Amino acid sequence: MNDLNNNILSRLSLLMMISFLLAACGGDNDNDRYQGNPPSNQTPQLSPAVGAKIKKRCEQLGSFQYANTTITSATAEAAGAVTVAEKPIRAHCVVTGYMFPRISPIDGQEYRIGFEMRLPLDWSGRFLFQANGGFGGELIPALGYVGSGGPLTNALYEGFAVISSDMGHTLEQITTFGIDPQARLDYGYDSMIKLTPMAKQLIRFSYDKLPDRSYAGGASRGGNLALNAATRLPREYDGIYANSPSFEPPLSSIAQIYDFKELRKVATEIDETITAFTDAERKVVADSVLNKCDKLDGIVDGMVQDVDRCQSEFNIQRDVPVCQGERNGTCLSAEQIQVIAAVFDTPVNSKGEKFYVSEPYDPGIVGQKWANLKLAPLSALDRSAGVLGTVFETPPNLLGLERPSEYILNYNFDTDLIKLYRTDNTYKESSTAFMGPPDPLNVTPLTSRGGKIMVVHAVADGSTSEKESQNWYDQLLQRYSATIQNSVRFFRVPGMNHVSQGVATDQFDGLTALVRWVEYGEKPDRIIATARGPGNPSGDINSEIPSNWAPNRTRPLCPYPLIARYSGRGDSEKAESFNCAR
Ligand SMILES: [Ca+2]
Repeated sequence: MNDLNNNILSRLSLLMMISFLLAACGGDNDNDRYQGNPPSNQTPQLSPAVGAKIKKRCEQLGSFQYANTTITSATAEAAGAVTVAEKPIRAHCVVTGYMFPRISPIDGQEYRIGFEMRLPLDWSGRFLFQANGGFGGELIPALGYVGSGGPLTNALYEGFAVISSDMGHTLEQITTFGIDPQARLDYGYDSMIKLTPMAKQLIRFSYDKLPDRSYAGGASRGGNLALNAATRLPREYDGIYANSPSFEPPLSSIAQIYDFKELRKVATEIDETITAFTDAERKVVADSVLNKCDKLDGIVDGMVQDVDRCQSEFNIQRDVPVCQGERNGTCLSAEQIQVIAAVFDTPVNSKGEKFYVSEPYDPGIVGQKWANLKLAPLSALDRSAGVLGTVFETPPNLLGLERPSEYILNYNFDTDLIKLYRTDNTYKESSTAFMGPPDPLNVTPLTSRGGKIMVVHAVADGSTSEKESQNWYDQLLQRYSATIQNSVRFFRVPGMNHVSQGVATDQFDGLTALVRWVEYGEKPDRIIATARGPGNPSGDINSEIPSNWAPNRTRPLCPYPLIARYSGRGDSEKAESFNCAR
C-alpha cells in the first residue's frame, strides 16, 4: 500500500525572524555563528549532537511518568542481542508502553497508541522517530531502519534513541479501525504528534537532557509520515528522511486498482495479472528501454541514469517488438502495448481527468518486487480493500471489508474518488487531508531554522511512483528557486523497486548523509550506493544483480536534477568514475 501533496510563503520572513530570535536565546546547543542577519539564502547551521551516558538502570525507566502514558515494561538488552548486517548493536534499554487508552464511542472498540522505545546506554544525543510503513497495527522493533536494501547500519547501531509505534491500533483492528474517527487521525499523523513530546521527555528522564537533534525517517507510508513531520512538527524535528514516499496515499492506493483493471484486459488468467505482463515480457520491455536509454548517461552498463531523457527517447508504441502471432515471451501483443502504456501513463477517469501520476519506464521493471506490487493479483488487492473502504472513504465503506472483490472490480473512478475528499460531522477530516503531508511545499518553518529534508525514490518503484517525489521537488524549485537545494534534496535510485531491490545499487546509508548535512553542514552532493551481489557484507544478497555486474558495483546517487554520468575514464564498476552532472 502506499502513500502525495500542497501550501504559505507570506509568513516566511516572520518565521525566519522568530527562529533566529529563538536561536539567539540559546536553544539547547545551537551555535551562534549565524546570529545576526544572514543572507536570505543562508540558513542557520545547527550544531552537532553531544552524546551522553544513561543515568538510570533500564528497570528504573519503568517509573517514567507522563500524561496519558502507561509504561508496560522496561528491560535491558545486552550488546549483540540484536544485530544489523551481523554486527552487534550496543547495549540498550527497551521501554514499551501505550498512550491515550480509550473506548471508542463510535465502534465500542478499545484503542491505544502502543510504542516501543530503545535507548542506548551510550547515547549519541540523537532521537529518531521511526516512521513505519503499511497500515500500522504492529510494534516493529525500534532499530531505526529507514529504507534501502541490505542495511549495513541503522539508527540504533549509530547510537540514536529510537521510537516505533503501532499508529494507534492493533493488527486485529487493521481492517476496522477506520470506523473510529480518532483512530483514523492517529494512523494519519496524530499518534506521531502525541508520541513525539513523550519520547523526548523519556529521553530526558534517561539521560538528564533532551535530544540535541531529532530526526523522523521511514520508507513508503513511513516516508509519508516523516514528510508529515516536516510540515506538522517543523519545530520538533531537525532532519527528515523519506524513502519512496507517497504524498497522497489514498490516491496512490486507488491507482493500484486502476492498474489492476487495465491489466485484467490482457491477463490470460483474469484475476492473476502477472499473466498480463510475464517475466519474459517485462524483460522484453526492459531490454527495449535499455536499447534506447542505457547509453544516454555515457556508458552502456545496464543502468539508465538519465531518467528524464529516457522518457522522451523511449516510446513503447514504437520501440517494443509486436507479436505477429501468439504471445511467446519475445514480443508484446498490440493490445498488451496499449494496456502497459496505460499502466505507466497517468491514471484517468472516463472523462480523461487525471487523478494520480505517471510512472517512468526503467529497466528495473524486471524486478520481482515491481511485479509483486504492480501485478498484484485480485486476492492481494482484496486484502487491502477493507482498509481502503473503511479508512480512506467518508463515511467508512464496509463493502471493501465484506465483499472486497466487488469493491475492487466495481470501483468507479468517476463517482468513487470524491469519497476520499469528503468529510461529515463524525469524520471531520478527509483521508486526503489526514494522510497528508498537509502542505508539502511549506518547508520553510523547518528549513529556516536549519532543518534539512532528504527524499529518496526508486525509479522502478511499482507502488508509489517516483513521479510523486519528482513533481514535488519540481514545485519546490519553482517556488523557492535553486536555493532550496541548500535545505531539501531529492535523490533517485535508477533500477530500484519500492524502497529496495530491483536491478540497482540499492544499498546506501541516507540517514548518515542527512545527519552529516544537518549537524556538520556537509551537503550531500553524492551518496554512494552499492549493488548487493554475492559477498555483500550485509549477508542479504540481491539475486537480481546481473552476472556481468561487479557484485559490489557502486554508483553515486545524485541530487536531482543531476544524474550520475560516466566521466569517460576509469573503472566503470566504481562510483568514482561517475560525476553528478546534467
Ligand atoms: Ca547506462
